Amino acid sequence: MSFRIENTPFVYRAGFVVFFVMLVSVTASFAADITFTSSTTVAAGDNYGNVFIRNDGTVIEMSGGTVTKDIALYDASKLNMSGGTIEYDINIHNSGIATVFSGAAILDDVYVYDSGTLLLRGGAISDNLQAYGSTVVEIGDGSIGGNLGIHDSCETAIHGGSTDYVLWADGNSEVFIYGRNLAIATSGGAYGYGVVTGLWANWAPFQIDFDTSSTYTHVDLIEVPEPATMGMLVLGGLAMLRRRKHGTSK
Ligand SMILES: [Ca+2]
Ligand SMILES: [Ca+2]
Repeated sequence: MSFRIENTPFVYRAGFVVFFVMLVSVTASFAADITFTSSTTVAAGDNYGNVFIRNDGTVIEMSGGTVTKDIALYDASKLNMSGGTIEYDINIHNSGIATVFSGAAILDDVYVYDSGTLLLRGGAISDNLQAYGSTVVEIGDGSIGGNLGIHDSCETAIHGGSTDYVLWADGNSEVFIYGRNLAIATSGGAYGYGVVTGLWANWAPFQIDFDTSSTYTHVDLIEVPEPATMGMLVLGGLAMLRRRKHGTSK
């Protein structure tokens, strides 16, 4: 046997050093839960576990950093997320409002409950966006990788963004889709349950596939006016204002 007893102390010492380095790195990456009850910022270098946002008027501006679990909003609090990563979910309760901008990454889901609001202006939700209760969802840009589920009395407006998601709408929900050359089919599409096709206001083509046979009954199409029509409307409005002003300035 080539093993020699006088080597073991060194082996033990090396083992202890490896263990100690591992312990330090585990401690360094440990992220504690936090509750915010007044406005503040979350920025690059910040690292939290679960984040709870409470109290009316609390505004959290998140421009960077990492949340290794969920962010939950309560009361009439707000989250403005323009950067950083949430490794699990955003849960919006009560009258909370979360606005997600370009640069933000939510690696799992967003859930909107009660009278909550989710404004997706950019950024990426990797999995599902699910809205319940009397909630408001607005999608102007950004992406959703999984399902867009609109339930109960949720009102949703979609006027942009990448449409890799599949739309599921049920309950008393309504989904307003704003665009140009809009067309709805009650069959066909990727799942056979129908599809909306058209162009966004910026002329980018899109297709939204339905996930259930009754989703189309919750969908309303709203044509965005042409720029020329918009101009006429503005001119018409100005003329009307001028008439009204003259009429009342006697
Ligand atoms: Ca998920
Ligand atoms: Ca989740």
